[in-house]
Amino acid sequence: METTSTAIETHLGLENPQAPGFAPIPWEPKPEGCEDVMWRFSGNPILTWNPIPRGARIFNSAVIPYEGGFIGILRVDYKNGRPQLHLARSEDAVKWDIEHEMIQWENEAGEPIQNSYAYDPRLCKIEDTYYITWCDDFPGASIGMGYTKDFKTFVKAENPLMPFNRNGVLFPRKKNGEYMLLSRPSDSGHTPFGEIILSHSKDLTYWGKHRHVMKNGGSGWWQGAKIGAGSIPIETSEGWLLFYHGVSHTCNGYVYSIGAAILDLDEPWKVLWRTRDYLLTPEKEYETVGFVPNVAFPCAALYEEDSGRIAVYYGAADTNTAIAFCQRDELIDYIKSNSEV
Ligand code: BMA
Repeated sequence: METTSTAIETHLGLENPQAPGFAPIPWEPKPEGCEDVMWRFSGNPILTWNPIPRGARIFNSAVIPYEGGFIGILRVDYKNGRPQLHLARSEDAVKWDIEHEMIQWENEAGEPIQNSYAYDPRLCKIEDTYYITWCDDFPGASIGMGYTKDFKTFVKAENPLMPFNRNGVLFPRKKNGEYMLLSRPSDSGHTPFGEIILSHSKDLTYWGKHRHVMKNGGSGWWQGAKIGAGSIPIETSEGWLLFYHGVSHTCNGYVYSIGAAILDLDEPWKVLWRTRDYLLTPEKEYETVGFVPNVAFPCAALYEEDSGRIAVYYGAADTNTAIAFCQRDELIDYIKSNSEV
């Protein structure tokens, strides 16, 4: 019988209490003896090779709580090598029921449109609307933006920024009536440079007041080639907590690691603290072996304010989807005392 979606069975290790109306986020306590501030889910990878018909790999994907469960906007690379976005649903954010057909977009006039490719989605709730940003074909790599209220109708908006650009990450609330978007100006290929910029908009169409946020490099070669915003920033009392990727250019190609920064709450282009050392770098086989070896690429984070638990979703080796955990207060203390801005 034809199915329209695939339920993926994976290991589950959840144990935290359920807040009313919200499903608990995936969580495992830090393993005994682990000295790192970020640790991997023992059930990794949660998605791996050939997860759905025609879909070769799912990675670099976004998740968000929705109606007592979770929604995923997943990057699916097909067996012809091109990526598109698929909707997925989950009760526990570990096992995913994935639509077999790509998301169908319409323009603001209600006419159907198709992206020639779409990858590296981020998913951000602002007020009552869910915004999706991704790497779009403008032509050439650029930031695509769309929105939905119900995950049934998906409307594509104007491309916010000129090409070439990647890693568009919205802030979850407006400031002084303005939306804020992080991005990483790039080329349209395997960009050898890249820094994070913040832009403002009153209407999601016209963007300006561009501010430089973060440079690649510093003394850390792990982020020496380029950096890019990862997850939607998490609001904390210390500032906006942002997970990002840092890239090292080796004689064997790029290596993508995960770092974090804390941005000023009122002026988020000001970096208050930033990890001197990476939090997580490709070490496990599902991170070092795959379509593109040595990639850990964060695109989303689930957060529980009361407990401070954070589950970071990252693509591994452009093949797998994995989760890593950290605890907000421990992480913030760590970033503050091991910071190099
Ligand atoms: C970047 C993006 C990511 C990818 C990474 C490693 O340029 O295209 O989607 O994970 O390269 O291949």
